[in-house]
Amino acid sequence: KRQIRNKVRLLQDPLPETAKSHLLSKEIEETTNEQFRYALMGLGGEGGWQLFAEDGLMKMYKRELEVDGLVCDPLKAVHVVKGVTAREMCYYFFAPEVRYEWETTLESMNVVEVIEKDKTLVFHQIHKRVWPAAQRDALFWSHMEQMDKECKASGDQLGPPVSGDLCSTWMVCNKSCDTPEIPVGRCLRVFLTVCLVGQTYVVGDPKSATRDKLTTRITYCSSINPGGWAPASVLRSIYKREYPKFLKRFTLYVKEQTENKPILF
Ligand code: 16C
Repeated sequence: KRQIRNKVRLLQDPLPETAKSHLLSKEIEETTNEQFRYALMGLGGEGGWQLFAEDGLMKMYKRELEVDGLVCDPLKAVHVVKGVTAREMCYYFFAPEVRYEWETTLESMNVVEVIEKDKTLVFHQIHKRVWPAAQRDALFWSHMEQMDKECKASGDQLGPPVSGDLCSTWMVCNKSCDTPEIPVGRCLRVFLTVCLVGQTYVVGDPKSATRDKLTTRITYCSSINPGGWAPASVLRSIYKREYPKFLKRFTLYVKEQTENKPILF
């Protein structure tokens, strides 16, 4: 009965906005700040990051990690994209309306709760099955925020130098949650912590800038526990193929979508 009620609510009647008093708000704030610091941490030193994919200015690093025999390798990727802002990058990464246009691993996606409109949503996604593993689903909150205050304090820049002055920083943080209660059905549920940080640099006065004066540095971090058995070789070969495909496709998509639109700082 409860499952049916959940389904009915999901389809007809998203929950009202409850951001301030929401049970998850403390976790959302803390995780977002923690992921922001983690994203901007260097790749050298004792982190043990190994480069596994590179294409132009895009570089992807992994750290090998197994938990209970399951591959959970964390990933950190950096990229530099010209002509778009951090806010635009984050908008397209966050917005449910456009997700099917760039996210190729999806079978279905639903917003199951609106914690704060245009800022914090809970998603339920079913991903395409990869043979011979069971199909995966994910239930996670997704939060978009401007991070300028904290950004001024962190001097450690990843990736190649870019021209201009740092003008604005935005991020999206996604993290698994267990409410609202959504049945897993035939899937195994993955546990994910993902973030996308964008830092926009502008040459000259931002007020009169044109797109050729903008560069955005992107840092994408992901840590996914597959939630149940899947062969290590399959997992590693999937992510080695899927992460570069995602970041190239997504950044190109945002460039194409924004090139003839007014700049959104
Ligand atoms: O961050 C990305 N997308 C966000 C919005 O969708 C969100 C999603 C996280 C991805 C969760 C992955 C769930 C398992 C995917 C199963 C793989 C399907 C491949 C199908 C190919 C035809 O934060 C961009 C995500 C980029 C894609 C990453 C793929 C990572 C694979 C990691 C292995 C997980 C276990 C798979 C078990 C077979």
